Amino acid sequence: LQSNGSAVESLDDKIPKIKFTKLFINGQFVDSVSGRTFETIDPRTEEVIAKISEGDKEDVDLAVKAARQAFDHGPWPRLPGSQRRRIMLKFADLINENTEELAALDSIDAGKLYSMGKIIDIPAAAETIRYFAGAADKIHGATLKMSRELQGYTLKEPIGVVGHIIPWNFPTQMFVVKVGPALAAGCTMVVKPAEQTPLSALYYAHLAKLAGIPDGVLNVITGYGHTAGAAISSHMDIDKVSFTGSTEVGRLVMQAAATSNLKAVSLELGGKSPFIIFDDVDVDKVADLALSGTMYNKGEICVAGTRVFIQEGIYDKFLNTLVEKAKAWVVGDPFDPNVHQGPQVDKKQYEKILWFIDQGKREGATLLTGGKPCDRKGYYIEPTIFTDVADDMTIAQEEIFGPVMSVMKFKTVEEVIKRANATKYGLAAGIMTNNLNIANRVSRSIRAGVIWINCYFAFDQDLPYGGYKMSGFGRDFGLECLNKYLQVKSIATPLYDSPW
Ligand code: TXE
Repeated sequence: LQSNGSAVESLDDKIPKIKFTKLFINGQFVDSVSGRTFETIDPRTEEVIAKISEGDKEDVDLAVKAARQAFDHGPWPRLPGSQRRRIMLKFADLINENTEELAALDSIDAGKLYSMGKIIDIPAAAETIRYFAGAADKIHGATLKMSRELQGYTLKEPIGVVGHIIPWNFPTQMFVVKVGPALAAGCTMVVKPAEQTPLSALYYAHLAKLAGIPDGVLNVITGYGHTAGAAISSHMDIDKVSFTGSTEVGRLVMQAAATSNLKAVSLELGGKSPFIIFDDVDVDKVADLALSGTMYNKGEICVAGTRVFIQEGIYDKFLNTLVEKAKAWVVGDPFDPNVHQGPQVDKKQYEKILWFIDQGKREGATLLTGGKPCDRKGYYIEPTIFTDVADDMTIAQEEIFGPVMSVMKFKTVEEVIKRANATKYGLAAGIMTNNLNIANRVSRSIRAGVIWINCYFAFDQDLPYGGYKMSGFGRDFGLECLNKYLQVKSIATPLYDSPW
């Protein structure tokens, strides 16, 4: 492990000036009603980046009022899909034009790798908007055969005002994958970014306005979960809430929806995904995949493959290769292009991960490498690998959301299916084998929403993404997710002049 602290100063010119710090309501940047602000912190330095307006229930009310007005009386839901598409394509172009600044905002706010943001995340965000823009004029109902003398058909209509509550681990992806399909469907919305990472969401709101998205269609309320977030999930005039975050808060969101206006709910929650490696693989190649399957985005990714099951025939060889690679995995400033892993998002997450590492030791797992903070300022933690992990240990059951891998040995296909499924979560799984029969069998036996065979983190705009079991329900990405923002209206009329 190298902790790279050197090249930072020379990279400081990449750090953008913060232009947007206020709530975005009805097309304007405004202070919160209370006038309060909160600090957003740079996890690289532990210093304040900016003070951001702290939205609360009253601000959510104002944003919902604007969104309601825009939905009930504004042009957006009534525009031909082709015109929504045109405006969304402009929005996507503006994202591309501002790639570097957006990537830098997510790096200072969330500790994300700048090079990845610039080359992958931000361009992919523009593509997500384009993907859904392309769907805006292809939203169709069906003509029904009907069993009686009726003409029947369905319309797919926008669901109404949507509340999007999003997390901090992928501030950009989460923003566009919620907002894109909802815009295409003709909905209006209120977005609440995570309090840890408000900066890019406000910037996207500015770009949306520049692109011509009408006032009131897209509102952004920055603020805390228990206040602004809770005001969204319990609001009487929001028709749907789309949430990504912890399973614990997902439960609260669903409760609030049930006890308010029974708004529709979709939840994308935590995971504890298995990464299963059979004897027949190329050890060197798959060790790279397994390592990044846990450590990518410093482990702050809900589909991280943190339970690594290795078949006994290659166990020792694989482990040695894995540890070698972990030692060469560079932790450091996310603006440094040689770095693989930046700091954890905030102090709370950093302390939570260190607690889990201690818990792993207390429960008797063997610490193979890493296991402590890096010797530098900022929320940096060494890539950590445990072996001798029993299936019921805390580190094998709970989502750590950090660079911590649990390695387990297995013998047979039946055994690994059973053990891989022995978790409350069901988000993703990786299966590494050249044996087609095994790949087919295991992929159909794992109860998870996304299965990657001989790859990991193979995301695509077209691939629906979401959970089984306590990882939630509803899908992001793929055309599938448009349905979250649509509802079906059935229309019937007599075929002949019959006495109805
Ligand atoms: O999540 P929260 P936290 C997991 C991960 C992480 C843990 C805790 O294991 O360590 O959750 O992270 C808003 N009503 N994931 O505490 O609180 C909050 O403001 C309405 C997995 O940051 O769930 C933020 O916008 N909203 C996950 C969003 O919910 C509320 C990504 C998520 O924050 C609220 C993030 C409330 N009462 C964390 N309380 C994934 N699936 O990718 C908070 N929020």
